[in-house]
Amino acid sequence: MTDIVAPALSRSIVTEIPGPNSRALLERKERVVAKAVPHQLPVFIESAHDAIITDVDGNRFIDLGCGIGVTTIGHTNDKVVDAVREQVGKLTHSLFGTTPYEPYVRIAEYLAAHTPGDHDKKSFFVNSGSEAVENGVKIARKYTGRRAVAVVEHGYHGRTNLTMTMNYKPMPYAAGMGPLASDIFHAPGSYPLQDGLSGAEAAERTQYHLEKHVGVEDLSCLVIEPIQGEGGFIVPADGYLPAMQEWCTANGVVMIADEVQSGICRTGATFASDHFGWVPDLVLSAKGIAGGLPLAGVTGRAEIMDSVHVGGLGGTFGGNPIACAAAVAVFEQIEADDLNGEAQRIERVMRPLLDELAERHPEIIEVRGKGAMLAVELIDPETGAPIPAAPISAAAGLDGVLVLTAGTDYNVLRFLPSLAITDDQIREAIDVIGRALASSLSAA
Ligand code: PLZ
Repeated sequence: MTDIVAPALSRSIVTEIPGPNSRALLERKERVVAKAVPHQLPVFIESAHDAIITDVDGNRFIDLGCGIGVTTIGHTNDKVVDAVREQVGKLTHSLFGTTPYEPYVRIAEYLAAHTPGDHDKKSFFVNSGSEAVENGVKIARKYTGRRAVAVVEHGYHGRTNLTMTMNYKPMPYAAGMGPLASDIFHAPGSYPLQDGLSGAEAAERTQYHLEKHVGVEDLSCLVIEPIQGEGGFIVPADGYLPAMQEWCTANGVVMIADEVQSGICRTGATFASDHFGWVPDLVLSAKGIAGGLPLAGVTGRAEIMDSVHVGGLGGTFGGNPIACAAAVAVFEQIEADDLNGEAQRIERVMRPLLDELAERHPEIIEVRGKGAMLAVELIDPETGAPIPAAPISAAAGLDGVLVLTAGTDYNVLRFLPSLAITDDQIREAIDVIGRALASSLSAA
């Protein structure tokens, strides 16, 4: 029998946006859902496959967002769906801390093998990226017996009390919702476009700040995203991360890679830390790890992870069997389907198209990122003022492409497509974005 490959579904807008069914649902939403929970594209999604999402009016969009980098392997990936179906009929919950089950151990084995470094590693699972950060910090504090936690500017780490304190921006994440957590310190990081520093110079600046402002004897951990996500896909200068790791190791500080957004083949390496030759003490994964199901992990040096007393880590749903089974299906495909190669393919196709856009529009001051984690930053070349990315994203949405924004100054368009996106879909999507960009910039 010959394999018949079904053609990828295409973008298709068949109603005004939002269509009548979405409009009715938006009205219901407004009545009963807290207004703090926004929506970017005013449509309700009914189904999705690979890189296409379909709304309740039958409109199909090319998805360059993946629910903020979650469905990296593709929406409703066949093997993930099969694994979930099989697991849901066998065991949906038992709580690993009372009666363990195999898929949890299997994911810990995969993470030990795939995270940077060949030292002995152990893992522990929770439900969300924020919880992974919380637990990474707890473990580092227990291991070091120190209180202070350092993060770098433009970082994002979550929405719990501790993690909203760790975010660079109080608005919208923490403003008015304090008191915030104590002992969190923000240091300058590496943002080559803004600071013009080499990795070594930026590292020296961070170290000086931490030594003078925090004091290393009290510093338990430094938490950094190897490529900053919400901050605008900021890629640190080469050498910055290894230099910080060396400094942390020399000073007994645990260095933690927040790979929640950049991990699991998003950037063309299984973990983005690999691009920089960084071997972190702890690695946090979430988002893409379970192909759309909620799962997050803390993986790290065995002696650090095992410094916590028995019963010191846990949670009812953490490492849920269905989410773990989905994650097994993701890890099995990493090598079998060369997912990192797919992310590299996406960069090969998309980056030149973005470079071309930048040639046409001097407002694109930088095209950056790695693999399937690319972005453009928008600055008015005459005034130096940030140009808001939201109107461009809104215009692209009306034309059938879902693209997210980011950046401390809201002036970054970020591209987080699924690895299943085809070359033609990439070209079509960037074409739509080019039109949205041209019309927004000329209207401004
Ligand atoms: N660390 C690096 O990117 C989540 C935020 C969406 P959770 N980023 C998307 C929103 O507006 O709430 C994120 C991240 C990095 C931690 C987190 C937090 O992960 O799974 O959202 O808790």
